[in-house]
Amino acid sequence: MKAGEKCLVIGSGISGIGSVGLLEHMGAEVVLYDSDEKLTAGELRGRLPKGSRAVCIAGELPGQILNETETVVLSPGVPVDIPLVNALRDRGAAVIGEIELGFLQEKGRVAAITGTNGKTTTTTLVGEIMKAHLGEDKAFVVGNIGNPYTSECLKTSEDTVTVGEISSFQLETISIFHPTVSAILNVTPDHLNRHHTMEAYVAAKENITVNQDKEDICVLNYDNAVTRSFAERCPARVVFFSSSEALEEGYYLKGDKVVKASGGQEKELLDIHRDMNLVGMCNVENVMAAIAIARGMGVPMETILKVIKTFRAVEHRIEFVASKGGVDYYNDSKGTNPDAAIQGIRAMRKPTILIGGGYDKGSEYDAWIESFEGRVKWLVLIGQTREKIAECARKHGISRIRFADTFEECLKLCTELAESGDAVLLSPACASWGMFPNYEVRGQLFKEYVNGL
Ligand code: UMA
Repeated sequence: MKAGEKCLVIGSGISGIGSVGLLEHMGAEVVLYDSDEKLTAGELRGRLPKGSRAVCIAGELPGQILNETETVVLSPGVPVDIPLVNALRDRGAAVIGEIELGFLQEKGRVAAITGTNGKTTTTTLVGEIMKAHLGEDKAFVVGNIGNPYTSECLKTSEDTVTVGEISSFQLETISIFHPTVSAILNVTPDHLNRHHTMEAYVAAKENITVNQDKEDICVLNYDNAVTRSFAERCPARVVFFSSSEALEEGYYLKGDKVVKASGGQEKELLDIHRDMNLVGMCNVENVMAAIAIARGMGVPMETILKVIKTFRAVEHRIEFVASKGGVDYYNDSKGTNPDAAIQGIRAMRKPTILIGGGYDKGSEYDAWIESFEGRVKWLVLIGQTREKIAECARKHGISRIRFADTFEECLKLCTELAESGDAVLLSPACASWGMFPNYEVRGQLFKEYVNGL
């Protein structure tokens, strides 16, 4: 990027703000734009650090900026095929994503993790392992996890490692992004309103390996049909993990033990009950993936296992909040799609009042509802998708369904319905958008309510 290059950043969320800071550091002339008409230029300016010279525009983008822009940086939430982005592309502007911009300044090695579910737990765990191995100031955890890459990339050096949680949105706009180790944890239908087809969603996920070669590693889930078949086309060296089948090479679950199979030999690494604090089979898979990624990054097995033994659940992911009046409350706000929510309900051992519903991503709910297997005592539904979910639940013979108009009403209803010995689980199978800015706020409000009981 040349000095004085005219750059347009679309989106004034955390990625947009990080991008403006980095572009200005690189000497670009920056316009920060947000299409939300409810925002003002003053509000955008207020989000920027003091001293930023970026021009701020909200609402409609003037034609002059459209014509002058040389490089556009898209925030992950901005679809790549909207008329504005197409118009910029047609006028010859280079369109990149925030992750790509961060990578332009990367000086160390990168481990990048994607997948429909398990990304946050695996990324956090790998980040902890890298910090234990290299030191706190030599490992950075960035990306979809809530910490923009552009805010951290200038801290990197030859001996640092960046661990990135990379969403399909972010993978649509990479071009030279090149992780040393990548991982695709699983791929099941999600975000189909953005990607339109499952093929496009899968292609976005596979893009994480696009610049890798046989010197690099890609960690794949042997149990997931999409990731297993990708191994045949994957440009990197594949390392598999499996929670259901014995592998000749890779990491797999043998009874209660995670073992490493290599060159005809097997080594027992850990006992999933004795050595892990995380619950659920999804977390066994996340742990196996984390081991494979960290080994791929050169961390000694001893360090990896030491960190796993003390690692606790990530916030908002099947997180135990408190027990009130004999009722256990669990926050799984990160259950933002049916597949993630299946893991949430499967982890429950008591009759459960389940909170579901939210923003409509075009998901199907049959598999989620089938996974209830008698555990759900009441299904309390909120948000845009509540009718669609209720209809699907009735089709599967579930009649104990209640609706709530607000989150507060929903929480009060759950407390009324729950009896001592029950569990209340927030695991909505839908994104939070429409009722909340993000799933973190949804989970936080749930926890505040429970702790206030
Ligand atoms: N906007 C426009 N034009 C558009 C669309 C959006 O101007 O066409 C504006 C909005 O008005 C808003 C801003 O863009 O002001 C929001 O940008 P954003 O949605 O990209 O949000 P950020 O705050 O930058 O956060 C993004 C990720 N958000 C999304 O992908 C939707 C965060 O992931 C991520 O943590 C952050 O970058 C740092 O990398 C969140 C997420 O929900 C957690 N991710 C999805 C998921 O996990 O399912 C993919």
